[in-house]
Amino acid sequence: MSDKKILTGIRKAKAENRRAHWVLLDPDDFTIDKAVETARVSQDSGVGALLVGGSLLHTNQIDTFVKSLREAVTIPVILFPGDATQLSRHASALLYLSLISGRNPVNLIGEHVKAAPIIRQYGLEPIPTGYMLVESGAVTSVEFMSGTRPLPRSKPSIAAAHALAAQYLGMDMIYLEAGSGASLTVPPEMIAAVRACVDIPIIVGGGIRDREAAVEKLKAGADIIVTGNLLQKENGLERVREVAGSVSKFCE
Ligand code: 1GP
Repeated sequence: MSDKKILTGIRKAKAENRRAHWVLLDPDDFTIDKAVETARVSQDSGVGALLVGGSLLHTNQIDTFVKSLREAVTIPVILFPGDATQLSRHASALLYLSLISGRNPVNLIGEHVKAAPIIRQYGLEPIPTGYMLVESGAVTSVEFMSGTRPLPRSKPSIAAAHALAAQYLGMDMIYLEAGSGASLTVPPEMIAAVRACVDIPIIVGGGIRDREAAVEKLKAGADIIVTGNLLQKENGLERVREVAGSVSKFCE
């Protein structure tokens, strides 16, 4: 069994009230050279970790992709897999995501069973994470690909009950996900309701495009915010720098 190095680091940061900005790199959106450059700039800007994955990958280069990132930066490179095919022995850890907002057994346990022997063989650190999809204005890739319904955005208490169940089931983190490219981000009231009932770290992602949105999520109780699409926007790296800067500032 691998040690829990990455999770220990995340817990330590939480205990010291240090929040983080993580950047998601979808291998379909980057050449390896571009990803490496982006990873280096992200690290220099104060980004705490890189996530690698996507709801549907067209590339079969995930292993080379992850290896190149690991060689380029010292921050953790964490898998954020859409399914059991998105694994690499070169990753620092993986979010072992259970899509607990849905009722599709494939995303609750099926992919996990397929992935488990490979995780063991690779010696990867799995971080059990309760992944909750939140309604965000339009159908997102995760919603479509998983065939599940997101949580209603106006019902924070439903989200809180799911998060509490995840914590009781022994999961180590909660991920509140509006979906990549979401028009509406996870509502702060929902983050606050989840924060009020769980102690484990909370990650929030989907549709975060500026420092205001990032700070709003942190104020509501997020420990980690994730941006992905921002990199694809005009001046993407500049905007990532801005968000990372606002997260560091928030912690001062
Ligand atoms: C990771 O899906 C998010 O949780 C990333 O969302 O691409 O909208 O930043 P964006």
